[in-house]
Amino acid sequence: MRLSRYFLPVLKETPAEAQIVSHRLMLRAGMIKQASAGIYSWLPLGYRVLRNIEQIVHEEQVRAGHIPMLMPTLQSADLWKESGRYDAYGPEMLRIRDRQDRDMLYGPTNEEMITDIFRSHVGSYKDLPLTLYHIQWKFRDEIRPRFGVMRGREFLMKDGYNFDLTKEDALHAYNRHLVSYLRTYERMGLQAIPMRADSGPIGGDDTHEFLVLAETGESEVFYDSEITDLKFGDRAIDYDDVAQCQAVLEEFTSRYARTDETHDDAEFAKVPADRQRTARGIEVGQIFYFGTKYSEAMGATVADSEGNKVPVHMGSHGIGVSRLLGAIIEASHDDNGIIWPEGVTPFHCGIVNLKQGDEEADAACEALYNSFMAIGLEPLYDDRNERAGGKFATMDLIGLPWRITVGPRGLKNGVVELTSRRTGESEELPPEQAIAKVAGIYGKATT
Ligand code: P5A
Repeated sequence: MRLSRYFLPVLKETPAEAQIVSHRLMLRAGMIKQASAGIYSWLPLGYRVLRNIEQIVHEEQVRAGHIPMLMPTLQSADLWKESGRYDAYGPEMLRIRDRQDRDMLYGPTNEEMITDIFRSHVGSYKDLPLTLYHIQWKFRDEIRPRFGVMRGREFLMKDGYNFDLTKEDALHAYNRHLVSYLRTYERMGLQAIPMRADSGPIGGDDTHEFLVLAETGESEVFYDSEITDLKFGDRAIDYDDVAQCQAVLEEFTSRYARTDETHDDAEFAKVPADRQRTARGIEVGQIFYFGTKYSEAMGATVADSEGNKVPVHMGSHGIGVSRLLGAIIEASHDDNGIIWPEGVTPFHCGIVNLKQGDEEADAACEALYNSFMAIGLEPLYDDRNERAGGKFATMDLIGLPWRITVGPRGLKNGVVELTSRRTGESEELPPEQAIAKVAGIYGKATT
């Protein structure tokens, strides 16, 4: 993308309404614009990151054997009356009446709708196990929407639902989700710690929240510091392997880690004093096992091997896709702006032309641009007729992890400058070596 033709409405001033750094930076970098309280338009740069995050979530869900689909945002109240949650959900639910006077709602979650789909089409234990998911907008009329996309009213969630014959099978689904979430967050450059939590309006006793530690987090958390040494890494996982998934779950959940909802002073006191930590965290996901709560209420049964009709065991699992943008920025920024992890960056690198209009500099930038595009990497080329300082400030603000600076002086010596946004370190390299280095970082081959 050439910046002269892009839509990147960066703000010079710090917006007064934004209380936390991620919100400020998303506004300043021209990623989002508030439409009304807790509801945002995703401007092109923000939209690219949102799509990248979604893509990682999809890939890791499919890897775990889960099946993508799409349900609507608007739901009929009838299903919610069946489960009993129409009244129980309270004022957070946005209720709508259509022209036929039918009660509708903008879905805050989809347990009822998926259970209805299941009961309409599945009748035998032979069709199990089954996990379906979608990535869809939700609406919760939060009392205090704040911090930008972090606590929105309209927000994007990946929500998945498992259907199993037995509690044991459903607990494997729970473990499988926990493992796949660890991988998902790590690919976004985040450490998200599974913590014992409270199930709230979703229900059930087994639940973990995934928290990214950050001073601006809304949850107070208590944990054993050993937990932050754990890395999932690139270990090979067979998601059908019950014992392997169980072992990973135990590895990541055996140490003390709880949100304030489930915190227990006596248990916490058993953690060696030098390892006790109290901090704040951003909840980027939550997984639940709630057994037959919805299947019993809504008659979602299957015939077991003896022909008896039994309610299915279920759980649901959510990732806050739009909230993740805020969480990643909270975890990765400096005074000059955002620092995107390579896994989610909106453009793979930036190209800054120090002297637009200089024949050689222009040609070198074009050549770099085309070489990157040819190997499947997309740079953002700042081809505007602006001062170098302004170009650097924009690049730093929008946080592309790598920047290539091209100017007549370097070109005389056959080099360009490659700069890491994270470390600020620069090196001078011939253009083809700079391309090869960036390509290598993204796992692309140059031929
Ligand atoms: C699990 C999937 C559920 O709704 N039903 C379907 C279950 N869980 S949850 O914990 O309530 O939400 C899942 C994740 O969505 C994000 N989230 C939000 N993001 C932005 N703004 C909000 N107002 C908001 N509310 C929830 C969180 O990341 C949460 O973990």
